[in-house]
Amino acid sequence: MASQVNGHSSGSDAQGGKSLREDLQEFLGGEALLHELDDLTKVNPVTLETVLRCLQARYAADMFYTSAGCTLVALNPFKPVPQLYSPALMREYHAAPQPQKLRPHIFAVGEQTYRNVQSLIEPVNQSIIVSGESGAGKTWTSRCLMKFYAVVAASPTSLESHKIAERIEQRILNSNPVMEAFGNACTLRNNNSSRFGKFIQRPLAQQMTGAAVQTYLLEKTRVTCQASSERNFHIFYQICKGASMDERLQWHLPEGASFSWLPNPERTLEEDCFQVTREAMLHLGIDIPTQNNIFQVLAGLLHLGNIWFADSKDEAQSCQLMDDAKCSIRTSASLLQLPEDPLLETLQIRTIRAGRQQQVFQKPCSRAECDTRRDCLAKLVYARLFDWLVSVINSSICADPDSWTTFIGLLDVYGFESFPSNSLEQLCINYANEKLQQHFVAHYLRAQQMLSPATQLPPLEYAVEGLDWSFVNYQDNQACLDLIEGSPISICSLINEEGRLNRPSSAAQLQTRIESALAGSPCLGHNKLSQEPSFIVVHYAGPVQYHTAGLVEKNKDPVPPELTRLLQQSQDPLLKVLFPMDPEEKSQEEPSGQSRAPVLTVVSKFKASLEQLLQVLHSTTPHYIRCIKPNSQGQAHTFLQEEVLSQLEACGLVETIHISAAGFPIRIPHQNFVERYELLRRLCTRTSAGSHSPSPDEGHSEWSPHTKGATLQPLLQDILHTLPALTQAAATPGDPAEATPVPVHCGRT
Ligand code: AOV
Ligand code: MG
Repeated sequence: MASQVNGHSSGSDAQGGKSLREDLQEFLGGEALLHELDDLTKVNPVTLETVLRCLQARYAADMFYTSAGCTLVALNPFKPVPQLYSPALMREYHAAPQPQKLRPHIFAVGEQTYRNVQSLIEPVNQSIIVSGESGAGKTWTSRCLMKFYAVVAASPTSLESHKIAERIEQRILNSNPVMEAFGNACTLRNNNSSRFGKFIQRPLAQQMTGAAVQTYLLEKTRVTCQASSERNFHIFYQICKGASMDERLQWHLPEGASFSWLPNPERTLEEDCFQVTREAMLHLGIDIPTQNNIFQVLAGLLHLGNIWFADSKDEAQSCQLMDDAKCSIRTSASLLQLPEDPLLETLQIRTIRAGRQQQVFQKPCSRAECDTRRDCLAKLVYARLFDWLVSVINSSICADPDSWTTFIGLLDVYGFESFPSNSLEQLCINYANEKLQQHFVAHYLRAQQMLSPATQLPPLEYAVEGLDWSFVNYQDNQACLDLIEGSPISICSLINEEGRLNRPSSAAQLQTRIESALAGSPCLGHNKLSQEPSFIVVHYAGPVQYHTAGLVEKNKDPVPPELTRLLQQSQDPLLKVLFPMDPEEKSQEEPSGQSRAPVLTVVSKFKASLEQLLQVLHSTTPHYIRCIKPNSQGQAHTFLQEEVLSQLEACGLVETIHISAAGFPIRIPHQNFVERYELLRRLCTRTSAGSHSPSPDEGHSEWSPHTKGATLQPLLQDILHTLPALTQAAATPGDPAEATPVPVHCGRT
């Protein structure tokens, strides 16, 4: 890959000749070699159409990665391309003197972060933010990056430490199949869709190794409710398909058994690989008895899902079990090692505390309430099991972020999604994607143009430095975020408030409240044809219609304390760990009319965790990988222009390219610049005597903090022209970009 070219608006070189882009086009032979253009800042002119054409040409030529300034565009091949991810290629990028000069690749990004974090002069935390819509390839990309780090990090000096490092790296890699088995599922958009967000931190400086995994909001409702044509988490299918005869007997999973929480079992997915999960768990230190215990509990949940109640004729009477559910409750109780009668009673009867003395009353539940309590029990167990697994993984992979000086963070969250029916889960997922897009806008599109957040005007910095700047307009998603999370009123605050009011709120009521309170937002829409109460949010990646039914309840996510108390009675060793006896523990109380400590809602907790994540990201130098899905059917060799175009538009790729081409890719505070390049200045002045470099007599005047960018630039050009000669760097012959100095801005910020 050629070095970053200077794309200042004039586009002409210092001698007033042909523009670099013209040169390049000539060099490339125009359209015929469009696929060779591996840096989109060199496309001429930069428009959606030309960028699209270039990406399409590259896709057809099996070139799936393309640079776009600060971003790497990754097209999903939807087919195996083993040579693109071989350990040999990883080592090639690792060993390259300038990996950025090799073909664009996620390994170049990985290597860059690795070198930056190891820098002895100025180590800075690094992050790789992988984004893109559902099915675009984020999880695949982050998996490959983890393999890359495993290869480059497992090479410390002494044999002993090498072995340890290798073992830890292997464990880190093994965390993937385990977390994907328990946290991924087949959706309409992706057969292996991540239903949780994941941020992995790796301390790769100074021969350290290890990792810490942080997860975000698992979509636990999937355990009990799956949209049509979708599936439950992979692990349930893995057990049912992969268990041995003995295990089937033990877990009451006869072949062909039908479970209502296990739709579409006939589909065979490669993700349903029980043995891979088991082996990975073993490597992570989860021994076979513990594994069996986990699967037994999961089988218990599947049987719980087959428990159905009949309507009660009398409100004072409990709903009775349907005939064929009697066997299921017995089996479930036995697998979860719970006493059968209390299990049934807890599902049928609600405990209410009321009055000053907090007297306890018992009230039979309606059939719908019994179902809700059954579902709640399963979600509670699964969510705790998932968190426990994450903590086991963390202790097995040496997670101790407090002892790390610097780290590389790798972010893979659930991608933007829009289904025929969207609820709180999609709202949270799309909200997370809005936050990441905002991080990109703030960090790159706004900061590169030095917009002051207060005035939204470019400060005089470029002018002060004597540099031209034509402002590139971009799409800011602040209005959408204001609509979702803004203060004082937003969709989140209204859903929270409805929950707090503790009144039966209808879906239509919530829709009306949202529409009237937030009518002024340009991002709020309404579907007049919708049969059900809903509202539309116009996200940066497209409009999504959210149905309001059940939103408030899902957001409150109440856990009746009786359920937790019941699980604390279990004799099962795993459930004992997940639900320890704690007399002090104050569970979430059911509504009793008494004042209670405020319970955090799902969106409040999610908002807080996102804010924490963004704080961490702000403390890093971010690198962006934009995954693009060439078609929504997951087909190889199929590039649908319309679909790609909307993704390019959504992420503001053209604006990114414009800014990257026009701006200075490297900005170094003046003092750091002086310290870092003083030696170069001396070399340069000695070697290029006679050119317009400063004379040694001039001492340090050119490095003075008062030097303007315009004065400094010729000096830098000299340095950079002279540098290849000094270092004997092998420049590719005939590459016109090589002749152009890398634009560096050593401003005084
Ligand atoms: P996602 O993480 O972005 O969606 P994945 O990483 O799971 O998407 O990718 C979806 C599917 O695309 C994978 O299961 C692979 O079959 C295929 N794929 C992706 N990248 C590659 C690649 N580089 N080479 C070959 N196949 C690939 V989601 O988690 O739903 O937002 O939530
Ligand atoms: Mg994913």
